[in-house]
Amino acid sequence: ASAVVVGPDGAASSATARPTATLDLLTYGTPAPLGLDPGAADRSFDYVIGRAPGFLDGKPGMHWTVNGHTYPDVPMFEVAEGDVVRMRIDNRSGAPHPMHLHGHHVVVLSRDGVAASGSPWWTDSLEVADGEVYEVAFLADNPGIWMDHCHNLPHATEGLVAHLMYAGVTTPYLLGHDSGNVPE
Ligand SMILES: [Cu+2]
Repeated sequence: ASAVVVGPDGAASSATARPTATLDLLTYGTPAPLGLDPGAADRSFDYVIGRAPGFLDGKPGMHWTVNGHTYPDVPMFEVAEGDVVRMRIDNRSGAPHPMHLHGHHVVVLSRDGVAASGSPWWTDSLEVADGEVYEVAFLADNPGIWMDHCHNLPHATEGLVAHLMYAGVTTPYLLGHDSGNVPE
């Protein structure tokens, strides 16, 4: 094994073995009220991440898909302000993805059908391994049109991007290169 120690001149270093246990936030801590009721959700969405042959920016290849669609032809998830929203993230793409919804915090409800039993696992980015299925919930309390994407940015550039939109909210901005935007 090798390691890098960063510090001022003369800093002492001591090799620290990698812990043998991995912290699992699904079971860590003590349950507490979520402040929302996922059992009475107003909307439920699937976010199935796959990979399929297709075209992205005119280039053929094996591209990420969201619910079977290739960016930018990915239907938006539509909510109304005040909705309690459940989302099932199902990764069948062959790679892990740190999934990130802008504008909201989500709480993990379950992983692979096992309910969360620790402290409420609120998160901004959720690492979803290949083959895993997470259920999360959030309160739609921040009207806008928000990216819901993989935060491994090369993956986002490759099209692993969807959007959450609120009813009645519009934008003059367009998706794609014709917009003149090059956020990546
Ligand atoms: Cu990714």
